[in-house]
Amino acid sequence: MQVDVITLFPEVVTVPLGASMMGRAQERGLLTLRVHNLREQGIGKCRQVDDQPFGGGPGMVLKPEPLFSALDPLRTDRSRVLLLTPQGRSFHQRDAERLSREEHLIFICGHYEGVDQRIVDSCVDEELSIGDYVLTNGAIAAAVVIDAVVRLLPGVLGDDESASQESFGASGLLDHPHYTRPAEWRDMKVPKILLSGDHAKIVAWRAEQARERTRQNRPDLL
Ligand code: JDE
Repeated sequence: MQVDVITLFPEVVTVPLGASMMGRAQERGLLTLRVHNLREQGIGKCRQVDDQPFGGGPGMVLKPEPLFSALDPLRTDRSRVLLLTPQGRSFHQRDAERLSREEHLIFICGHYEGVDQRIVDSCVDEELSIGDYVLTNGAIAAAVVIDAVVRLLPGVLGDDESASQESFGASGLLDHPHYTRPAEWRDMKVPKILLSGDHAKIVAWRAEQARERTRQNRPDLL
């Protein structure tokens, strides 16, 4: 998969996605990540990328011309352009699954109070939000979305990790609790049933725990 990111803070994307699984996905050619510094398209000697909002109000708005200059050479008829912003539609696992079937994603990272709406109207396919809070920087949100999408590409996860993908996706519930050795630690014992070897009972216990956790922490999922 080809992923392009347009941002004022390239290292906010390249550093986290250079580590661990995402780093290996790049080394193995499963992910081709190109990060473009919007500043290079800034206007004039000062490389201006933002300006005050028409109509007044606080903060700055990303100007349309530098964004268009960065975006235009990257776009083809097979690319999908995404803008990360708190104003977007919520990003969920099903979006990660859908986007993992695309061949080319281009991320525009919002910043300040926003992006000139004419870029959104003319160039952006989807506005996505990773959650109901405000970040200083859409690049952090882009790194989150790229990680969630790329881990679903065939060959990125090992067999062990692939299997555990089921838990959130298929049941729609939160995962059950997990335990490993030692069977007793600081007077706390692993639930007996997990040591019993009775597979049917273990499956039933885990399903019950998943339901109860979901009821407690995320009733909206039920
Ligand atoms: C993405 N969930 C949250 C922030 C922003 C006041 C101050 C800042 C138009 O683009 C943006 C992007 C961002 C950074 O991304 C997020 C985010 N998913 O915060 C602002 C808006 N209002 C604007």
